[in-house]
Amino acid sequence: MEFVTYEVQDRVGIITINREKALNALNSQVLDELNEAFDGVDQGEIRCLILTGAGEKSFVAGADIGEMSNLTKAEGEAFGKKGNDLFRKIETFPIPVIAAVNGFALGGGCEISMSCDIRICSETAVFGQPEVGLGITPGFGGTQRLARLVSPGMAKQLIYTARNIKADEAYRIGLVNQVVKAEVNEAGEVTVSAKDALMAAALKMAKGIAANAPIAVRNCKKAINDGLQTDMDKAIVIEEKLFGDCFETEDQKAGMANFLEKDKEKKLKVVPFKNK
Ligand code: DAK
Repeated sequence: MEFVTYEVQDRVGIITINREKALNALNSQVLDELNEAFDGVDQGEIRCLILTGAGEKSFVAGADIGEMSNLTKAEGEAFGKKGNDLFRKIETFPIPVIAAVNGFALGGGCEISMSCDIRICSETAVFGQPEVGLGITPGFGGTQRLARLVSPGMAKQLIYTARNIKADEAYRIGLVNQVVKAEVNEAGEVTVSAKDALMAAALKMAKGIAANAPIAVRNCKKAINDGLQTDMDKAIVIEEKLFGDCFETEDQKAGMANFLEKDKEKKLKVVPFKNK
């Protein structure tokens, strides 16, 4: 693949959008390659994914404006569908996906981060939905996911004004879970760049998730996602079924047996969990 790389560290898969010259903007080829990368993830082996952008400056600076500028209505629809299908694939991917946002996350960049389960960002990150300034609406789910993630009023304000926000404001409104700073020594010199610190924090979080029972983690993702689409009476039934589904798994048996044996050391040895 030309614009997407994939590497594995322990049981964590790292997907990197690598089109740095265009600030990792999403053209059709990047969307196709991302789709291929997600399809290629070994879901038996990998417990958590990280999605990030190459370089220090940008996560994803949006959909590719050059490619979009001359689209016909039909081509615009096809491009929109390609993006929406991919973003939905990420959102419903059985394994948790952490967006490690290393700079600009504008338009489609903010939207792809919102299709991930968790967003953590560097202190240099900038989020925004600038589409109305370009004469379009957010088209990769921005109107829907931003309103659900923050609040309808805040989402409307950000989308109608097309105002970009920095990492601290994104954290304050609940768009990101964590902001990671560069490490600086006493002389004020940067010893660990914001990007490296971000990736270290993302990996730490991902490995923490990967150390837990994979069936339980996947079922939690499904319960939260599916439950949010429906009313509480139905949502509770969704949870019940996914809770029940964990029983008779080796993870559940080993996890509970270790607790009952009150053996702290052994309790830690539940990992690696085995599938059913
Ligand atoms: N597309 C294409 N190229 C881009 C780009 C983008 N979104 N963003 C940056 N680049 C390119 C620049 O053209 C430049 O290329 P060269 O001139 O070097 O060849 C290179 O990246 C470096 O950018 P700058 O020179 O502009 O760098 P600066 O540091 O000065 O500025 C910036 C950084 C991020 C503030 C600026 O590049 C910028 O404003 N970029 C555009 C951000 C933006 O408006 N993004 C939202 C795009 S709209 C749809 C579904 C979804 C969408 C559309 C349709 N359908 C359902 C059909 C999504 C829409 C969007 O995402």
